Amino acid sequence: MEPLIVTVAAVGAELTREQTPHLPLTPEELGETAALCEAAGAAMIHVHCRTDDGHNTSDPARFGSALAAIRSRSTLIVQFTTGGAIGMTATERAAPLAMRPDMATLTCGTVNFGDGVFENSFPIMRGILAEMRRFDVRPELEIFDAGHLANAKRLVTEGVLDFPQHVDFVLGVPGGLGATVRDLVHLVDSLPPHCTWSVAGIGRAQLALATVAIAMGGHVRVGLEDNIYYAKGRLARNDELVARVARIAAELGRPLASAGEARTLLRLRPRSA
Ligand code: KMH
Ligand code: ZN
Repeated sequence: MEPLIVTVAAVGAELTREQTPHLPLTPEELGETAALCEAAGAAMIHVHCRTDDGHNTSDPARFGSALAAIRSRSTLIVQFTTGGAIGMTATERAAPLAMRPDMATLTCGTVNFGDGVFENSFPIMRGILAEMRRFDVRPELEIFDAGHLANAKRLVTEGVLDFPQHVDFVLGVPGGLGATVRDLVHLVDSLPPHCTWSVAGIGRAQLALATVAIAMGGHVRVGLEDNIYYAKGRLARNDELVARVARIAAELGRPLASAGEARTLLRLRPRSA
């Protein structure tokens, strides 16, 4: 089987230090997390940025500092969010792309997100894709709901996206598709040829869906953005969540992809700086 790409979604937009003390908020903390997670087996880091006091920010300078800090401490593939936080404008969400990370997320449709709405209309998606082309950033397609793959196919028909792509199934968000094996299998069966895929299970589902994906030949995303617990009542560190899926992969006979191998699997250019 193909080597396993482990992505760590280290901080997200919604969590606070009151919920977990392990959130990396500053660029330096993201760099430290990147180093620990690469040592534990990760090949990619999904990045949101916060101000020093924990508020979400789309400031390109802050993302640039995070990129530099991560690159100085690791060889991880750096993937920025363009989802940002509920309430950010599309322009704000796309602003960090100017820092030219390796990849960035593109959520492929609107979805309820708890009590909020995570808005990704076709104009928003086209706008983010245009900025990705402008700054030569590769998308990772985020699929939160069953219709999102059909939306991605529509963007291909329009000529603003092409396949194959790397696709991440985010399952178990309150308001999105459930975190079940049946839902995952349906989505994988619906993928266009030659796409690579990973799964990000939310909350308790993170471990079970990661294990299923490893066995199926897919890739995995773990990390505090999606799940803050190692076990019931026991908060996790990002590197512990990476290390656990690395151990499971070893038991299942699945080698881990280094960041360099992951670049090849994802058809990314070799790291430049
Ligand atoms: N914070 C969520 C509203 C992404 O990073 O691309 C969106 C999100 C998705 O986290
Ligand atoms: Zn995110």
